[in-house]
Amino acid sequence: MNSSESLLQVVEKANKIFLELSALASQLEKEGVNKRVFWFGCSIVLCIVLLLGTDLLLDLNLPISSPNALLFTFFGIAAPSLTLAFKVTNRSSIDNAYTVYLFGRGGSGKTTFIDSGFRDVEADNRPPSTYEAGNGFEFFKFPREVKIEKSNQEPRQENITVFIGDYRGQGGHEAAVDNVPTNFAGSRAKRIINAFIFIVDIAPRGKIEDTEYYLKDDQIYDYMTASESGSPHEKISRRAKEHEQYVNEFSVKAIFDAFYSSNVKSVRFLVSKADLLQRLVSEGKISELPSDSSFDNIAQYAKSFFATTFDCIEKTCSEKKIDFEWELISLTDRNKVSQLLINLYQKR
Ligand SMILES: Nc1nc2c(ncn2[C@@H]2O[C@H](COP(=O)(O)OP(=O)(O)OP(=O)(O)O)[C@@H](O)[C@H]2O)c(=O)[nH]1
Ligand SMILES: [Mg+2]
Repeated sequence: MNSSESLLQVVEKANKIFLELSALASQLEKEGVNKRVFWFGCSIVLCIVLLLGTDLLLDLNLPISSPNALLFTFFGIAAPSLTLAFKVTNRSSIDNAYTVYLFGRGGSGKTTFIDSGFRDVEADNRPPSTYEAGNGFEFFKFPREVKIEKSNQEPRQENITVFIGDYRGQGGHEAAVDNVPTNFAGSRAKRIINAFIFIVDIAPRGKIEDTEYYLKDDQIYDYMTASESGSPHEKISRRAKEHEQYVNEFSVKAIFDAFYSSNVKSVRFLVSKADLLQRLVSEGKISELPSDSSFDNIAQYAKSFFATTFDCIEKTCSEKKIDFEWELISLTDRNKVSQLLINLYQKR
């Protein structure tokens, strides 16, 4: 270091370059350049420069004036670049990530939620169940540009990356802590999930006899209205009991124990297959409700089947002061699912 240059000045220069590189990384990311690749590139270039020595460094006209300053360049720029390069490989450090954890029994509509919210899949072409995941848990990453509208603030567009987990809901263990990868949920010490969505429904998926195929909408309607095995009300009640074995105070507690952190901003309780229930009501098949019932009345009716689970989730959220809402929803309705997601992103 020459006499005119103090240690502090060199460190400041190194830091300035590092900040400029950070700004460039963010700029390039908007153009589609992967941040990890950028930081690896920076660290490699700087390490080569450092290895080749001062002359080259001086030739490059970097703001370094003595061999000692190399050390500070290394610790000021190359080492942080390298650290960042590794850090961005870690899912938790991805800027503006929003992580959604779905929980619901097989057939409740987890995959349908993801399809309607993020994928270009027609309702009739959905795979019957999440077989590809086997008994495991899988998660997907969807980049999204969203409009954030907060009170007292100008609306703004933001680029976020939504991570959403799916699994084949059979025994409940699929979404349990050991099966959920840390690059989705974060480590035990630092959980990164932002929303829990619990899904139940009012009708079972059912199978076409002697086949592997599941019933389509009209067939489920026929099953619900067929006089065998009880009225539609009784069938909804039976289905609700199946859900209760799966989403109940024990599983809800287990989920909060395993994945809750201050990063959880919202919890939703969804009763799916609203379209089916509306049809049953409007065609006078639910003797407990008039056929011209409002959507709100139909929703309250649907919710009444899940009172215990609902109360338990609501109580937990109110204790932890988490934004909580419930909805009777048709998950095959893309607009409804998109609206629900937009609403969640506002609460980040
Ligand atoms: N009509 C109607 N059908 C729905 C709705 N939600 C889900 N479904 C249907 O219900 C069936 C089961 O939905 P999935 O999304 O596969 O259920 P899942 O929770 O992913 O089930 P697993 O993968 O087995 O755990 C599919 O045939 C969907 O099309 C809804 O709101 N309305
Ligand atoms: Mg599925």
